[in-house]
Amino acid sequence: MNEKKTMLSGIQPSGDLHLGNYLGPMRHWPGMIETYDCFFFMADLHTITVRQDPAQLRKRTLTQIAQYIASGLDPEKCTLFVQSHVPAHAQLGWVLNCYTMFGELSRMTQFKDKASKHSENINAGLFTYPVLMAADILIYQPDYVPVGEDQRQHVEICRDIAERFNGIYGDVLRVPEPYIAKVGARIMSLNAPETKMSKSLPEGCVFLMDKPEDIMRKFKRAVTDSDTERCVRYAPGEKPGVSNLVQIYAAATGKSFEEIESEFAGQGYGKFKPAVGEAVVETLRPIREETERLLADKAYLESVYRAGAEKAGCVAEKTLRKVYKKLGFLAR
Ligand code: ATP
Ligand code: LTN
Repeated sequence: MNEKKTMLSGIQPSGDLHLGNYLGPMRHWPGMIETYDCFFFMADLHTITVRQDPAQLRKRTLTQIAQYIASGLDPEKCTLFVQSHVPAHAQLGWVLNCYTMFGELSRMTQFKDKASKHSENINAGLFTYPVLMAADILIYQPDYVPVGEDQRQHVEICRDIAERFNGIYGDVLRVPEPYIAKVGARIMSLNAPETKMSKSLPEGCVFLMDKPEDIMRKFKRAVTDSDTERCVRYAPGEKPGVSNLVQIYAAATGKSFEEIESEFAGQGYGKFKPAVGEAVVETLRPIREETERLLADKAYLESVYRAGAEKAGCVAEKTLRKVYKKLGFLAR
C-alpha cells in the first residue's frame, strides 16, 4: 500500500501574522492537505523565549488558528492544534537536549540575532529553542517541513539531531527535508528592503488583518531604489526595493518575473507600487473577512483545536513511547 507522506509546520503566535509569513510558507499549505497527511500548529511554547503579555498571547493564538483556517486549511482534512496542548513536544524536547551539542546551538544565526536584540533576557530557552523545534518536527515523523528561508538552519540542525540519535539507537526517527518555495521564501521589509519583513519592524510590514487603505498606504510609501533607469526589473543585488515588490507581485498573482517586467515596461514606479498594493489587498481580503467571521464563533474554534490536540497527541505519544523504550526507560 502507498502510504501518504507527512508534512508539518508551525508559526509562533508572538506577533500578528504578516505578508512574509503568508507568502513564504502559509500560502503553500492548503495545496498540501490534499496530498499529504498534514499537521499545522501554533508554536506557543516557543514564544516565551521572549517575554509575552499573557492576555495578548492567548488572543493571538486564537486569532492565528482562525487565520490558518481562513487561509484554506480545512480542519476536516488536516490536523490543527496548539503546541502546549500536546505535552509530548516538551517531553521529547528534554530527551533531544541530551543529544544536541552546546557548540552547534552556539552557531545558530537566529540565536545570535535574538540574543543581541534581547540582551537583558538571554535565557536558556532562547538557546535551546532549536531543540524544541526539532522535537516538534521529529515527534510526527514527517517527510517534509514547509518553512521560509530563515528557518532552513533550524531544519538542518533537526536533521543532524535525528541522525545522531538514529546512529546510536537504530532507525527510530525519520529524517525530514525542508520544503522551501522559490518565490516568496524571503519577503523583505517595505521600508528597509535589505532586512526581512518582520513583525518587529511594523512600518515596513503588512499584516494579514491590515485594512485595505493601510495596505495601499504602505505600498505607496515602499522604498524603491535610487537607480537612474527607473524600470521595473527583478535584480535583487542592484535593486533590492523594486525586486522585493516584483517578488510580492509574483507571489500574489502567480505571474512570472518576465511577465511582470513586460506588463510595466516603460511605466516607472508610479503605477507599479499601487498595482502591487491592490494585488495584495485582493489576496488578503478573503482571509481577513473569513478570520473575522471565525473569531465570532469561539465554540467552533475551540472544537477545532480540541480535536486537533487529540489527533496530534495520539501520533506524538506513539513516537515518544518508542523513543523512551529505546533509551531504556522502564515502561509504565
Ligand atoms: P520575528 O520577528 O520574531 O523574527 P517573524 O515575523 O520573522 O518573527 P516567524 O514567526 O519567525 O516570523 O516565522 C514564521 C514563518 O514565516 C517561518 O516559516 C518563517 O520562515 C516565515 N517567514 C517569516 N518572515 C518571512 C519573510 N519575511 N519572508 C518569507 N517567509 C517568512
Ligand atoms: N521556529 C519557527 C516556528 C516553529 C516551527 C516548528 C516551524 C516551531 N516549531 C516546527 C516548523 C516546524 C518559526 O517560525 N519561527
